[in-house]
Amino acid sequence: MDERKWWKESVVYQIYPQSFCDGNGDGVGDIPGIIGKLDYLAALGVDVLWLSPIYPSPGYDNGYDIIDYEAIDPRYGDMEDFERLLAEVHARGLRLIIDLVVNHTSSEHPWFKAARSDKADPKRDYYIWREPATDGGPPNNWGALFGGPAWTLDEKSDRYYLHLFSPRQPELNWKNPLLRRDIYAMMRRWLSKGVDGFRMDVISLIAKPDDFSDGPVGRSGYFDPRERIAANPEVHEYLREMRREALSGRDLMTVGEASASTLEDARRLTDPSGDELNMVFWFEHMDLDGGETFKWNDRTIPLLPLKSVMAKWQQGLAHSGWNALFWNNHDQPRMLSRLGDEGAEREASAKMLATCLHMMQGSPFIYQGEELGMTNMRFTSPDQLRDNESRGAYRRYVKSGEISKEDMLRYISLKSRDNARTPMQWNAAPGAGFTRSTPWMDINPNHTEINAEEQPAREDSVLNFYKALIRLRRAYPIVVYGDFVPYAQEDPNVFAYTRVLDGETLLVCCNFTARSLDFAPPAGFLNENAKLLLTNRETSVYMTESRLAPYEAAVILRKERS
Ligand code: TEU
Repeated sequence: MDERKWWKESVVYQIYPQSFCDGNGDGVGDIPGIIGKLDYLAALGVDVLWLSPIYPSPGYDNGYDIIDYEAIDPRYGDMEDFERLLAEVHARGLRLIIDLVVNHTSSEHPWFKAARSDKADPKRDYYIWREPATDGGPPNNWGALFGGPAWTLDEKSDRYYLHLFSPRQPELNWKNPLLRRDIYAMMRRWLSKGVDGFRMDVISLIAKPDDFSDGPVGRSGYFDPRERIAANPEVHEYLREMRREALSGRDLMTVGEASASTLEDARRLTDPSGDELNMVFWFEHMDLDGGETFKWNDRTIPLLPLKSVMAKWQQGLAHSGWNALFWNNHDQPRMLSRLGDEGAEREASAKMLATCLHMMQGSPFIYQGEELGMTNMRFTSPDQLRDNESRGAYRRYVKSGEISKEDMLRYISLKSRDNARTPMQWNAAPGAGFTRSTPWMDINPNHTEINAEEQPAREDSVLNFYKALIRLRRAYPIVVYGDFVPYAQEDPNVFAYTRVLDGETLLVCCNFTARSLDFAPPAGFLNENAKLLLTNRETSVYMTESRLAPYEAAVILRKERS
């Protein structure tokens, strides 16, 4: 068995502060609102809370554009509120990790303002500047993720600065040791307040390679440099330095967002002997429904490629790294709407998806509302959009005529990040128990049906099923530490695998279709040594008839005959 670690045994719950709970009635979620819901989270049984950014920000990218790393945005409260939150979290035996966004700052960060003010300013080199190309245009053909070139001209100094996301998010220059020193000092100050670790935003992209040459242009008209950047080995040096300078001597959780990283990169990032990160988020599964116009299409995630991608990362990080397991986060449409059923089988499919993920090896992350079976939103007008990525894409594609207005709204309802960001559905009242005034973005009308108020007392609710999954993880070490072995990899309808530990085998079968299916288990699973630990169906005939009901998930434990 791999070395036991609390963070391997943990389930993490992600809170997106502006959409979680509005304590002061201004329509935006806040820290007092979160504190008021800690008992709900403790009852769910999660171990760790991850708080998306709560720092002062112009809010262009909902807080992922920071102007002060060491203060609290007044929209969310103040430092006293934060300290109270931390104390209340700890009082319930939970841990809190915070978002560390150090690949870029806001263009309104004092560092960037100083850097722009004068070429000789000491903060100038905290960012990445290049001369214009000979025609005066950007220095290379790199594109920004939120559209347009990855360079913006600073007219005053006649130099371009680099930004991989939007012009309002200039990239920090990690080659500068003074910048690194400032970041580590900032991290140490948060840790001395008592936070239990960090979720590190696009940490795979912090180390820019020396190669700033053009790359092959995609449909966007630009080269996407992220893979080239993620492959730069310097990132490992910086993370080891970060471990030494900021994190050592503490028992923390570190999870890196490994955007554009390969399996090899991720293995290096999470190898325990490398002293870098505990675990990483990777995105190969999330990108399986992409296409020529990036994610803006109506394709769904195909099951066979999903199975092979998951198996690749399960086996690829076994014994040498660790997976952060997720179907949802604040950047993704709801997985229930992508792969499950929003209709009659909504709850069954939500539970099936949860089972499929939570029984894999890694630390599962639950994104707010997932535990209730929250769905995507049906956006009917671009005015409802709050996400800059979706707004920009709508403008670009509709203006160029590449995608019609109707299609774009349909694609947005399927794929936009805003699907994850609609307010949390606490109850059926107007405002959904999220706010008593006008919410900062529209609430999904289905909160009258899908909400946290009615679920705790209803035995077969999605919420209670998540609790059962978490209890299973506590009761059976095989759920945490068992080896993952794919089963029936060629089956186009059922996602099945086993986990193996110390003479025990756990079989997980998930029917991804709305039909009943015959599905043969591996040998030895239909006798008295096998026990059905969990199913999402009131009555399961799987153990007697090898038949899975629509969207059924079954978890079966087989003990070796002694
Ligand atoms: O995301 C980085 C990232 O590469 C993606 O998740 C990306 O936002 C998504 O694929 C676009 O659809 C992180 C944050 O999670 C995201 O919210 C920020 O916008 C981004 O960094 C910039 O800070």
